[in-house]
Amino acid sequence: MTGKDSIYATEQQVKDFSFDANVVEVFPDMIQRSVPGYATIVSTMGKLAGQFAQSNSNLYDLGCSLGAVTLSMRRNIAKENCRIIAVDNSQAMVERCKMHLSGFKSDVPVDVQLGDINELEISNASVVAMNFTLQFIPQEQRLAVLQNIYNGLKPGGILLLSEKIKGENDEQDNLLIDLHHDFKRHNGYSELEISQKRTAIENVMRPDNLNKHLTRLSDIGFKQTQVWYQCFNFCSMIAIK
Ligand code: GEK
Repeated sequence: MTGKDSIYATEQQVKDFSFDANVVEVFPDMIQRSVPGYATIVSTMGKLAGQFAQSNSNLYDLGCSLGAVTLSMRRNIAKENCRIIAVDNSQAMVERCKMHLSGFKSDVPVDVQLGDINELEISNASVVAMNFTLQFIPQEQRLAVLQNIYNGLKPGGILLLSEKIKGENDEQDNLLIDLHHDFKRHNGYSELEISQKRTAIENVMRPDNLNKHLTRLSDIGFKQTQVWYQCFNFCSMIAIK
């Protein structure tokens, strides 16, 4: 059982955010109440994965956390001989993810791995999903991570990339941040929680703007990139090789 996120409810010396055992305990509640449209994004990524999965190929869920996208993809795969590789570099997440997945039955094998996306070999991939993970990779390493994904994708393969984004200028950015904070208030987070979480996350998660994402994907060689979802500063893209 997982509980309600109250990690920043009391005043504290705020440390940099990490995906530790305390976060794992409340993660489903935290992400639902913090990311607008999370459930829609996860279920649509599953549908897109089902549409683009190729027989005899690998599907990757990078930064899998508790395996929400893995489960959604697995429900939608109808092609033969597919395998899902779910990777996260948090030991606590990987342990809980394995436990969680073992509660669901499927013919599609899933390999949950503890590992760093920066060092991962990606091969024979028809689908690579990164649902709010690239934003945690240092900005100077993102191009190499995406290039590695592109190289491991089969022709016609896709990258499903969801990210928190920055506005194109300060005015736009402040507007999106205000709207997001309103969303969190509406979901029961207090001013203290919102402000302490912001402090905790600002050194570990640095969003790029949408233009940067789209240009980088096209420079890498993706034939077609499209935003299929955006609400405030949260967006989800599909890039086709
Ligand atoms: C979901 N996709 O529920 N290598 C591997 N994993 C990493 C790395 C890295 N270098 N950096 C961060 N992570 C999930 C949500 S959460 C997003 C993804 C959020 C992992 C990290 O441990 C965490 O589990 C995940 O990426 C990001 O659909 O909490 O905002």
